[in-house]
Amino acid sequence: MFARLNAFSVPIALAVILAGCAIDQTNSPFISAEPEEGSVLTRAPRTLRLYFEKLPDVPRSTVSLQGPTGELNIRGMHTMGANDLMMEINDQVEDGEYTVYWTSYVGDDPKEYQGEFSFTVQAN
Ligand SMILES: [Cu+2]
Repeated sequence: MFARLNAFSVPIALAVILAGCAIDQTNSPFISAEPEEGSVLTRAPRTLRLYFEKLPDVPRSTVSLQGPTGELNIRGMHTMGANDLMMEINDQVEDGEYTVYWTSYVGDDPKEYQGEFSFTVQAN
């Protein structure tokens, strides 16, 4: 009886540990983006904008955009001073699914953060 309970408690303990990891990831300073995560756009976006809890360090930030035909060219990363990173998409944005991969240092936090999010373009 007791051994049986222990056998059940192992997956529960694992679930608690995994939940702990998930909670840790919410420490990310990333808040939202334009285009929004999970959004379906009926117009091809010309810019990307990522919002953070504090001002991101532009020279130490990277953003890449992957689409159905590979990595798109992006240029002119800057901040509009609203705790954001903004850049222009310098390639044709065809219909399909896109994923943004970013890394950044935010505020005076010495830790490098990274994340990704996806959106879909259905303009045609
Ligand atoms: Cu701007």
